[in-house]
Amino acid sequence: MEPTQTYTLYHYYRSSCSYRVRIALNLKNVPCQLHPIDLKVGEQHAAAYHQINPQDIVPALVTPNGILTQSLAIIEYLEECYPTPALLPQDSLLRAKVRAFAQAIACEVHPINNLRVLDYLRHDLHQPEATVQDWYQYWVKLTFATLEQISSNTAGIYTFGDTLSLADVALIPQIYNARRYNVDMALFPTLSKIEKNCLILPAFVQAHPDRC
Ligand SMILES: N[C@@H](CCC(=O)N[C@@H](CS)C(=O)NCC(=O)O)C(=O)O
Repeated sequence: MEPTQTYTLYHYYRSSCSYRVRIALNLKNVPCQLHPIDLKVGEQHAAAYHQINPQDIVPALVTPNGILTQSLAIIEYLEECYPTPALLPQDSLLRAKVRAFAQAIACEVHPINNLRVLDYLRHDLHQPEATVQDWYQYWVKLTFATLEQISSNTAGIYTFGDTLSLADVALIPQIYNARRYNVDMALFPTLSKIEKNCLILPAFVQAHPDRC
């Protein structure tokens, strides 16, 4: 285990990828300074931030040993350095299922609903806001329907039983985003129940966009 050091997380309060990392840092009780990058004014493209993350996206975690990018990679790094509480189960099969759940969000829903994708629809393809909203809702609902089906078989208090995992860390920020885009979460009762259970936990409360 690495000694506990002060980290700096370059983030945006409403960015679901940043929100995932904030939750993981809080759950693992890792002290971290937050440095805002305002995506709405394009600060992710500023030269100073480009040096930190040449991909021009948040989050980026500055560690004493170097800079890390990609939220799932950052969280797995934290998991290795600060194993308790574990976000990945000991059991290999269950661990793969937890990762698959998180990746359905991080690798499938999120990339096609990211700000730059929506802005491309808006500004380059000249699509009206209603079409952008349709796009967002269509892809979220498609994956949430699958995640609802999976979690209706696996959930206890959280997505996989009664132990928090990477699945919850990925899910809650995506639900936050879905609500912003008026996705009807009543369609997904199990996901909504998990959300309710997570949102009372201090690690999730402190990581919430309203608090950042
Ligand atoms: N796969 C990356 C995605 C990061 C990402 O796309 N972040 C969004 C915010 S959630 C962003 O910075 N978007 C800026 C933009 O689209 O210009 C991760 O998981 O960290």
